[in-house]
Amino acid sequence: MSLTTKILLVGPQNAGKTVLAKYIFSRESEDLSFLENTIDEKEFESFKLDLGSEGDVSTYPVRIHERNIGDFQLTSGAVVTVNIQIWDVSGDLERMRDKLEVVCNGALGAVFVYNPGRQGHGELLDLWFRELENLLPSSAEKILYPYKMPDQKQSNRAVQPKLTGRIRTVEDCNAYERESILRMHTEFTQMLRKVVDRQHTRREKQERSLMGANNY
Ligand SMILES: Nc1nc2c(ncn2[C@@H]2O[C@H](COP(=O)(O)OP(=O)(O)OP(=O)(O)O)[C@@H](O)[C@H]2O)c(=O)[nH]1
Ligand SMILES: [Mg+2]
Repeated sequence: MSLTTKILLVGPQNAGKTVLAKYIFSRESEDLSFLENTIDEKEFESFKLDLGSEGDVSTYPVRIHERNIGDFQLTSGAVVTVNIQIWDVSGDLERMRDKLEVVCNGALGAVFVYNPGRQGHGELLDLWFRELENLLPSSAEKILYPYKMPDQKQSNRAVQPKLTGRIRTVEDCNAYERESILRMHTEFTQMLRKVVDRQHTRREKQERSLMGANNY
């Protein structure tokens, strides 16, 4: 069976979505395996440099990453082919508002990213959440990454989003720590597994009922 799975990456501008999409979420875990090897400082240093340099241009309206996994194993043990689409969405809510219905159409998961150290991000994240709540299917899987960049000081005017506690939150998302990068990736993959599991069950049911109808 072959499935196409659409996941959104959303949240305020300058949160780091484009960097996360490019370097972490659109990768296979093997691509990041050098992070587990603490001796490989050189490779990690160049990875960190890349993280800092990508994303200077604001995204508009979306950038789509596609990744094909030929043998995605589900919790049931079944193996399927998955075409994962990661939609890296502009954080400019005003300009995106009239496009969100189209963007959300068919999305089965959403990764919310904000930057807890940046002023205004708490409120903006809540706005994004509220906006998407009605557009995404209620079964859509949601996860939150409070993402910290290395040179960032905590702003004392930063406001905690109300959303905190309402969706699964991945703590300590820090771009310059190996363990943190691996955790971000692992959590993303777990979310993906849940989404694909559900999608697979639904598809099987549809196929069964279709076959039942044909036999009739
Ligand atoms: N040093 C460093 N800089 C980062 C990291 N992640 C993002 N940045 C920088 O932060 C800025 C914003 O990152 P983006 O990924 O473009 O942010 P975005 O959420 O996609 O923003 P929009 O496209 O405007 O919605 C860019 O200048 C990045 O280079 C990181 O891990 N390390
Ligand atoms: Mg971007």
